[in-house]
Amino acid sequence: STCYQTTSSLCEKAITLNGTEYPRDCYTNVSDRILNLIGKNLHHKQYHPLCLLKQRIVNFIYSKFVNSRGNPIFSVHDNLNPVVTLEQNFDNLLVPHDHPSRRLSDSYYINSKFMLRAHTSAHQHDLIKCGLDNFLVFGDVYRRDEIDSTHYPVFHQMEGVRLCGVSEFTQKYLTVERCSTYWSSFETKSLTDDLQFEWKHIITDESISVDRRIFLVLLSDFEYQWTDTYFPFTHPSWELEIKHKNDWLEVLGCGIIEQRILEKAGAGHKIGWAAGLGLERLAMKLYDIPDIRLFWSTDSGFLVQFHTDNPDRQISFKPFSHYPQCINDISFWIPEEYSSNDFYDLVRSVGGDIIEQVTLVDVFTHPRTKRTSHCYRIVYRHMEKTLTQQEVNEIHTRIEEASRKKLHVEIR
Ligand code: FA5
Ligand code: MG
Repeated sequence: STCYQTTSSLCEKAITLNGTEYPRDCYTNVSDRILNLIGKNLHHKQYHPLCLLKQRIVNFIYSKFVNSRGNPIFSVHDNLNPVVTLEQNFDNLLVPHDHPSRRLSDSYYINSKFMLRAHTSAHQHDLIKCGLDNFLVFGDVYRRDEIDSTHYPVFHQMEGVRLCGVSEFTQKYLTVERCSTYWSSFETKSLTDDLQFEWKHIITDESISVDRRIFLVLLSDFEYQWTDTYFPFTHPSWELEIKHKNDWLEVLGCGIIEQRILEKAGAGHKIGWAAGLGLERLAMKLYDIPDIRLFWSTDSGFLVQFHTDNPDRQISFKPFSHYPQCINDISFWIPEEYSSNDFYDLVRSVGGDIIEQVTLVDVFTHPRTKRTSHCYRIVYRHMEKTLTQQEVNEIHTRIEEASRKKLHVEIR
């Protein structure tokens, strides 16, 4: 991948997080704005909607999955360091070297060895290696992504992993003869494609359908659909979408864990599924929260509405104000090395949470010079007051200046 941010970043001092110093290098692309959001831990804040949702899910899983003595079998991990190695975030999960999520334009790198986790799956390998079979991980995750009401560069996920011994599984679902074929081929790792296919089919139909249903319970009676998808770490894989404002909103990805991942973590004799749930998206639906930026609001008008000791309480958020939007366009010629995510990140860095949405509205390539220009529409709206056109213009000008300086674009 390309190295940008060369000279300037090397002069700056190292990044210190939780008392650890990380030297900058040509991979470093975290902005101060993102670094300042680390440690906010919204999912730990009492009476925050994400904390309520976490408690609701944990209570549900604790009651649903118990051992013969009636004790919960899932362990919950909500305090793991969001700074992870590239091995944790990618390699341990078989993410190929050319996968888009590894690009500097898609993930936040501290340097060439460490990054801010882009998903809670980054902890799968370590926890499985510890010998855990059933666990949940809650945490903040970081991504360079689009800007609109359902995307934010920092959001929260819950990872669910459930493993079970192959023999235990086969006893439950297969006849004795089929069982011994599977078991012996499994032991010698000689699972043919055919067998593997059938094997996965059985897991899919029998056990996953049971386990997948747990998410539907959480979703009450929303309209939903499962779609087939691809992840490097599961096969087969699915996404769960729920109906939201007349559109499908993706809330979760899941699937059967690739056997090689379990082998690498010393659990090759087990099989299992994993799932990753977007907490904000589910909370938006459950509590009628119209915009993902609201989760970061410290306005009591927002927080007071979630002040309850009963995480199962039905809460329907009432917008405390409707302030008008201000819309400004920006057009520029892009240099050869350019990614829209760099621009989105810069807009958020300069404008902060008054940026409601940024959309690429026009792409034009000059027939003679072959230069390309992008036009973006930036929607400004403050959550707590009316913005004046002058305030917006000032920020818009700062965005233009920063784009020129940092992204080397030429404003039209
Ligand atoms: C993953 O992150 C996988 N690790 C999920 C997974 C885990 C699959 C285990 C299989 C096994 P994905 O990139 O689709 O997948 O993100 C999962 C969920 O996070 C999405 O469904 C969505 O609810 C939420 N999400 C993704 N990007 C954003 C964003 N920018 N803002 C808010 N929520 C987001
Ligand atoms: Mg997805």
